[in-house]
Amino acid sequence: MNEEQHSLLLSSSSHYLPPQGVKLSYGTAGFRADASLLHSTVYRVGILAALRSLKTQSMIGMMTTASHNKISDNGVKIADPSGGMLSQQWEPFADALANAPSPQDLVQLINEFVKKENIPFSGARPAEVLLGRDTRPSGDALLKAAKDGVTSVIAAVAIDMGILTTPQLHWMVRARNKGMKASEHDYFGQLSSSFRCLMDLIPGDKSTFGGINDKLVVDGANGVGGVKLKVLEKLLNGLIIEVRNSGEDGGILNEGVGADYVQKEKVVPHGFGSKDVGTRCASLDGDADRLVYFCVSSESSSKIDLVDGDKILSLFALFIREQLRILNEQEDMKNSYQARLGVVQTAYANGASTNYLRQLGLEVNLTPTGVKYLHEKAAEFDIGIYFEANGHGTILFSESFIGWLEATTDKLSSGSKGSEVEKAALRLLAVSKLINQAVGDALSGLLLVEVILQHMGWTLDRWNELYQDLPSRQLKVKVADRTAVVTANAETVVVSPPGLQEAINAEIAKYLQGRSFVRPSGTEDVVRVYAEASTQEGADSLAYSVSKLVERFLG
Ligand code: 16G
Ligand code: MG
Repeated sequence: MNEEQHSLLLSSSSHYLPPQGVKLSYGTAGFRADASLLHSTVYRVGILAALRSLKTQSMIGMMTTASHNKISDNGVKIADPSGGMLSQQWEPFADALANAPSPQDLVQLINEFVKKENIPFSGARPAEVLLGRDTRPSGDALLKAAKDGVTSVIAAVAIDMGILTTPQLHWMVRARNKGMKASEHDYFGQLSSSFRCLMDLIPGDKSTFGGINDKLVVDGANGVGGVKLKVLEKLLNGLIIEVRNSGEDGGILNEGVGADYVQKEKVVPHGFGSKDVGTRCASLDGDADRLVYFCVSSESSSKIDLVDGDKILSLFALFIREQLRILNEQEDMKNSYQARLGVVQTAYANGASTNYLRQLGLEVNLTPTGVKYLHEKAAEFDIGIYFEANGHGTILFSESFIGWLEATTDKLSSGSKGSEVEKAALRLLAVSKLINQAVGDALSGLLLVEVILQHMGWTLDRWNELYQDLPSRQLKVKVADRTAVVTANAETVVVSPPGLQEAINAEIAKYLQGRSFVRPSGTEDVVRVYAEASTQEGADSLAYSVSKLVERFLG
C-alpha cells in the first residue's frame, strides 16, 4: 500500500465514523442492524469488497439487504467470485474492519491485512465490485456509502446494478466471472428459456397449464421478489402468477407477510384468506432467497397447510432421482457416468422428511444452520440438493457432470432422436440452468416446483401428501451469554455447558418420536430450542421443558 492509498483511505474514512458502543458481527449472513447504524459498516464493507476483488483478481458482489427483518433494519453481505458466500477465512477481517474504532485504527488494520494476504495493489487488474440493494428506503443512502468504500481503493470500480433480489446479484457475479452475459435481462432470459424447455419435455399431453393447476398466487413480502416475479411471469407462456403484497399498494416490507412469517407462524400472510381455499400459494422473503408454499386451510381461513423447504427438497429429489434412473437403465449408457446424488439438510429438517428421503435410498447429510455450510457440503456431489426447512436452498451440479450431460445430449441428438434417455439428459441440463447455481433463489426455485408439479400432474395436496410432518415447536430463550452453548454434530448435540445434553436426553425419552436440540442463534441474542414429537401437545411440552433446562443451566 503506497502513501497515496494510505492517505486516500484515511481521508475518506473520516466521513464514516462508526457508531459508539455498537459491536457488529458478520454472522451467518452478513452484517445486520438498524439502518441508521450502518453507514460506516457499509462503507467499510465496500473497502473489503475491493480488497477481495484484488486478492481474487475477480469480480465481487456486495448486496445491501436485511432479508426478512423489519423495514427499518438493513444489512450488507459479500458475494465471492463463484457467486457463493464470502470465504469464511475473511469473516474475522470483516468483523475487525466493521468494529475498528477510528480511521487510524482502520487504516492500520487494512495495512496489516494487505501485507499478510499479499494483496496485489499495483500491476494487477483493478478491483471491480457489483452493487445490489433491495427495496428498503435506506438503501439509497447506503449505496453512496458502498460506492465511497469501494472507490477509496485506488482504481477500484463500483458498478451499481440497482434494485435486485439477493440471488440475482449472486447469479450476476458468477456469470461475470465465467465470462458469460450477466445483465438482469440475461438472468430472466436464462430462467424463462430453461423453464419453457422443461415444459416442452413433459411427457404426454400435460405440457400445458390447465385445470386447477394453472394458477399460482404469490405473496411477495412487499419486497423486491414480487416486483421481479411480475417481469418474469410475462416470459413464461402459460403459467399464470398472481402476485400479492408486491409492495406497490402501500404494504410494509415483511410486516405480516413473507416466507419467514408464514413458515414460523403458520398463518396466512396479509391479503390471503377464505377466497383462496383450494388455490396453490407461495411466499417469498424480503430479498427473495427463501421460498415456501402453502394452501389456506379449509377449517380456518387464517390457518395454513405449510409446504416448507423440506418438501421442496423432497419434490426436487424425486424428480432428479427419476431422471438419473432413466439415464442409468439404458443398456448403452450403463457405467458411463455414475452421478452421485446427495441431499443436505440441517437439524431443523422435519424428522419425517429425513425418513422419507432415506427411504428413497438417498444419502442425507446434516450441516449446521446457515447457507454457507449447506452449500459447501452440497458442492461435494455431482448433484447436491440442499434446503433449510425455512426455504433457503438450491441444487448444485458439478462441472464434470454438466460436461457429460452436454456431450451426451449432443451425441444423442444426432442418433435416436427424442429417446427417453435424451429427454432425461436434456431435463437435467435444463434444471442446471433454471436453478440458481450460485445461491438459493426463490424465483428459480418456484419455477422448478411449478414445472415438476406439472410434469407429475400433481396438485399441491398430492405433493403435500408425500409424507406427513411430525408436529414441531420452536422457542427462543433469552440468556446472559448465548455463546456459553457450544454444539457438535451439526448442532444436534450440546457439548457445553456440561450435563445439559444428558438432561435434554432425559426429557426426549418421555415422548413418542421425541427429538429436540438447542443452539445459539447466529442472528439474534437468544438460544433457540427445537422440539418435535408424535403430537402437537408433545412437541409443545418437550420444547417448553427443554427451554426451562436452558434457563437453568445458563441462568
Ligand atoms: C440466516 C441464514 C439462514 C439461517 C438463519 C438462522 C443465510 C443466507 N441465511 O438468515 O440460512 O437459517 O440465519 O438464523 O445463510 P438463526 O441463527 O438466528 O437461527
Ligand atoms: Mg432472505
